[in-house]
Amino acid sequence: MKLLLFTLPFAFALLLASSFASGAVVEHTFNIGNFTVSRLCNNQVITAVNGSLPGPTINVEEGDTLVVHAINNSPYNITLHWHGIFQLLSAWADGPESVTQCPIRPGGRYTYRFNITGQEGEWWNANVVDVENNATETGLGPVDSDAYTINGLPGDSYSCSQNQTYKLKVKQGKTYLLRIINAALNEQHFFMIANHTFTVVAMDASYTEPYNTQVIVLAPGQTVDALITTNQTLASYYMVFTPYHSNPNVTINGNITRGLVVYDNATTASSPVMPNLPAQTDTSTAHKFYSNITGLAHGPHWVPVPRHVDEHMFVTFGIGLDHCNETGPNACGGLNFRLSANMNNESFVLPKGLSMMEAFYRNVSGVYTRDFPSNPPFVFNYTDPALETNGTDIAFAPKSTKVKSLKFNSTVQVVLQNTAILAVENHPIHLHSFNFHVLAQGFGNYDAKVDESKFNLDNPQIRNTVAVPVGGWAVIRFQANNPGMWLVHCHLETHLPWGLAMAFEVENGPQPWVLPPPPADLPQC
Ligand SMILES: *[C@@H]1O[C@H](CO)[C@@H](O)[C@H](O)[C@H]1NC(C)=O
Ligand SMILES: *[C@@H]1O[C@H](CO)[C@@H](O)[C@H](O)[C@H]1NC(C)=O
Ligand SMILES: *[C@@H]1O[C@H](CO)[C@@H](O)[C@H](O)[C@H]1NC(C)=O
Ligand SMILES: *[C@@H]1O[C@H](CO)[C@@H](O)[C@H](O)[C@H]1NC(C)=O
Ligand SMILES: *[C@@H]1O[C@H](CO)[C@@H](O)[C@H](O)[C@H]1NC(C)=O
Ligand SMILES: *[C@@H]1O[C@H](CO)[C@@H](O)[C@H](O)[C@H]1NC(C)=O
Ligand SMILES: *[C@@H]1O[C@H](CO)[C@@H](O)[C@H](O)[C@H]1NC(C)=O
Ligand SMILES: *[C@@H]1O[C@H](CO)[C@@H](O)[C@H](O)[C@H]1NC(C)=O
Ligand SMILES: *[C@@H]1O[C@H](CO)[C@@H](O)[C@H](O)[C@H]1NC(C)=O
Ligand SMILES: *[C@@H]1O[C@H](CO)[C@@H](O)[C@H](O)[C@H]1NC(C)=O
Ligand SMILES: *[C@@H]1O[C@H](CO)[C@@H](O)[C@H](O)[C@H]1NC(C)=O
Ligand SMILES: *[C@@H]1O[C@H](CO)[C@@H](O)[C@H](O)[C@H]1NC(C)=O
Ligand SMILES: [Cu+2]
Repeated sequence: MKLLLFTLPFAFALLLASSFASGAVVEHTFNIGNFTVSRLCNNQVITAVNGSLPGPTINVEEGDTLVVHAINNSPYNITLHWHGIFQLLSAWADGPESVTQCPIRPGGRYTYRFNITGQEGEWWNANVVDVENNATETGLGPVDSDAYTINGLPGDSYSCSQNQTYKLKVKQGKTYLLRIINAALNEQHFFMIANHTFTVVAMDASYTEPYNTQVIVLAPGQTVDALITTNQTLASYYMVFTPYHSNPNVTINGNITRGLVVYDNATTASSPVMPNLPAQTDTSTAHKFYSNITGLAHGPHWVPVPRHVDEHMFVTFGIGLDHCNETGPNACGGLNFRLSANMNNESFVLPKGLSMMEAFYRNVSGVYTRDFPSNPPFVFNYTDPALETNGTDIAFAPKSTKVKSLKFNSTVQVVLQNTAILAVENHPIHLHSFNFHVLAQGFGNYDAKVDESKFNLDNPQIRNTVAVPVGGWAVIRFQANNPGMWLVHCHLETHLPWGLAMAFEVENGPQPWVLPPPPADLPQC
């Protein structure tokens, strides 16, 4: 069986090769810097690892220690964040800027260290840093990307891209394992291969009960491992990523990207077969995929659902507004507000100076406060469609850097409730450091009396990013067994700087469950 990866610009893949512990130290150097590539009739300078797009693949085995020396030769502040199959050897390697570390400055370096326990992209005909800076200036979100890519290639539906189409060459009668990573920044995507059925075997690097489906859907940050059997006639078949657009009122780039599955000895005469794609607004297809798959109870790395809950939280989240305090010709696109976002009516801002985890470690006050509310400050009909137009009076949430403090090893249950203020949307909520069980999901307002009876406590999905149904809710549960400062945020890239985030401060436990001192080379602000 072959393991194949679909990844992105500025991401790299970790492959877990076998389940036999080898205990080796695997060492890599990442030179991060400018790299010029030709796409969509343009030459564009991008920031890449080791001058390659997609980024490098690292092969490790269970029990290995992975050491990555990151050297920042780019003109930007950089941090690296890792999803998936490893436990942190050092909590100081998690990555998010201002949360667990200050950025690696241009010319700087930092070594990330992990113990190994048991990644499509997006393209702009512009410098993505300029795109983000413009979005911050106008307060209205980034311009749409120009293309989506598969392993860095836009594919033949775009101009100048006929020979920039990803091709997967296969032999008839084999089984292939595909690891599909949604590395797009702002859109969820459906994925299909014409005339082939997927058998999903893992999501977010946790095993699932094998699940047969024609269509896969992934939010940014999520991964799916799926098998395909090449049992079709000798031909070429399109693989297609098409956006899942949970709220048509929110504009996105509606383009698709295509690659090819090419059978050995396929006749080149006939054109490749296209799959029948779902509509980009097909929430029922997306929801079926997101909610119907179960975890592989009692399989490798299975963790049973903790039955006793120590902390119950109910967290509303969604889009809001902030006052425009800037002046200048481009400030807030000429409007007197800018877009914002919040969780429980607190719009998260990253601190300046000391990172939050260093403040926690050194017991420095003034960087964050411990009063993130466990419940919304006021109760309203969260998903009332009328809030999309008349919700502006409750759309302004204060800017703050608030955390929820958790006792070591406490079990936490969080109801994640989307709000309809300005726009309902499916937001992928990512929790750093912990996998969680997804106990239930639904549309409308969560109602404990009715919805608790739907909890799957036997074989729920284990994930690190849950795409909460548009105008709906999801209930997650996890055990806070890793001391440190852990960000929770929407994985739609634009929503994080708007404030759709909070953090958990997990207190130290008994030895050895104590946050170790920061490494000597931890970047300083
Ligand atoms: C890298 O690219 C950026 C953006 O295009 C440019 O400003 C910078 O001068 C380049 N740096 C080097 C070392 O080439
Ligand atoms: C990681 O592995 C090293 C070497 O085996 C060991 O010393 C260390 O305790 C491990 N750390 C964790 C968090 O498992
Ligand atoms: C950023 O905004 C400036 C001024 O409005 C514009 O000239 C430039 O093309 C924009 N850049 C991008 C990448 O959108
Ligand atoms: C791709 O096509 C362009 C013209 O469209 C050509 O200049 C270029 O050499 C081709 N590249 C490869 C690798 O075939
Ligand atoms: C693909 O599937 C369609 C519909 O089932 C079928 O008509 C077509 O012949 C298949 N194409 C190939 C090349 O197998
Ligand atoms: C091809 O394999 C799939 C499983 O991946 C199976 O569902 C399907 O029936 C097989 N089709 C043929 C023609 O053997
Ligand atoms: C889109 O906007 C229209 C008009 O404001 C509204 O009626 C509709 O409910 C919105 N759709 C969604 C999915 O929010
Ligand atoms: C598709 O991409 C092209 C650029 O390649 C762009 O002009 C067009 O607006 C995009 N279409 C949509 C629906 O976003
Ligand atoms: C492809 O064709 C060659 C020559 O006819 C043959 O030897 C080979 O077995 C074929 N491969 C497959 C996968 O059908
Ligand atoms: C998955 O869908 C099937 C068919 O609709 C249903 O019987 C089953 O209960 C669902 N399973 C879960 C875990 O939602
Ligand atoms: C902008 O001004 C408003 C009202 O004066 C104030 O409440 C808010 O905190 C300011 N926002 C920022 C980001 O400074
Ligand atoms: C890089 O980070 C440092 C320290 O946080 C900050 O002072 C500086 O403004 C940042 N530079 C850029 C280009 O963001
Ligand atoms: Cu979001």
